[in-house]
Amino acid sequence: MKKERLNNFINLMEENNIYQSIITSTPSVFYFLNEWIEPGERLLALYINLSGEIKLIINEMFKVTSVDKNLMLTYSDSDNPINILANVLIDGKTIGIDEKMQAGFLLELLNLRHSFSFKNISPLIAKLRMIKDDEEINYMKFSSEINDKTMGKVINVIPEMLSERLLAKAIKNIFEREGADNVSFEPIVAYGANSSNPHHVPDSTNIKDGDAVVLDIGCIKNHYCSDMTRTVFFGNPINTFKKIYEIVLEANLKAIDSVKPGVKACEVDKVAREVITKHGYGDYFIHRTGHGVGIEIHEMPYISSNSDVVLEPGMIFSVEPGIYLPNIGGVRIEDLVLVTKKGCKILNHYPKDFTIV
Ligand SMILES: [Mn+2]
Repeated sequence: MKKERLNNFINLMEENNIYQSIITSTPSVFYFLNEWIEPGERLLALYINLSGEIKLIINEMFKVTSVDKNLMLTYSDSDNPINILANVLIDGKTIGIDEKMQAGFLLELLNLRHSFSFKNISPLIAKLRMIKDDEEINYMKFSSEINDKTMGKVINVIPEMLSERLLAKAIKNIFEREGADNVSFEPIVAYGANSSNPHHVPDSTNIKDGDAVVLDIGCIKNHYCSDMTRTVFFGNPINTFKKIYEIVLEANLKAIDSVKPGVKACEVDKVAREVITKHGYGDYFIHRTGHGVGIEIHEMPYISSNSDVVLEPGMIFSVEPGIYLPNIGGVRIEDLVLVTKKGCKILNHYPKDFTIV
């Protein structure tokens, strides 16, 4: 159990007049218990209240080691876990609900406890999770180290892997060999015109002369995610690619340069967007500049034009500007950065020079 994190959360509950909370998402339960529990469709609920009472409601077949036996309320497949949960709740006190709680469970609970007032606690947990402690920072660095090594090996095998799907499979194998526990998302491999879609799903498209090759990859190690994008070119790319590559690189570098405590997330987005707009490609930068990364691949803070989050030391997020030319191709360059006391530290070290493979 992570006592300090639990206490920080209890303080936030108090500030927000929430007497009791039910945390149900696996990543958030992991954040507080230091144990990864995947119950599938079954209910997993970590109950906490301001008196410091803690209960874990879980199906009996899951083996849990992070929580004392007398704090566990186990149920069998023939029990209704919502009845157990409802009995734990203290009458008349506001209940904090994790927005990831399955709607079916919540509806059942509402039927039993319709007189209660409910509040969404996910923004409070997100606020805690976006500031990484030293242990988390070390895990994040290690995950990105594996990502850097993998990227190097992937770029070397591009000419051997004909289709996007074959390269995506190779990426997963390389991650495994480099010691990753899993991928943090399905690798994005996009050749040629496909690279103008930021979320292209690898298909049977084969690589051909002149293609832009977007590689957006990340792994999970010790439950912490990495995420990096590099764009390289195959054969003889058109001059436009060289031009937009340098613009995206300038946007990536200048945005990273702007990251420091006290700056708002929207200001980092603005720096990246202004570089691309100044060169006439503003309409082709079609997504936000970045997102927080941690136990989950997308979390707070979001680096977008409408995000007022003020950057603080310990935040880790991506800086990933891009230019996407329909039917031609796209360029995206992405690094993870850690906000430090004076500025930021880049967690990815794979080079960003214009590269032809
Ligand atoms: Mn990303």
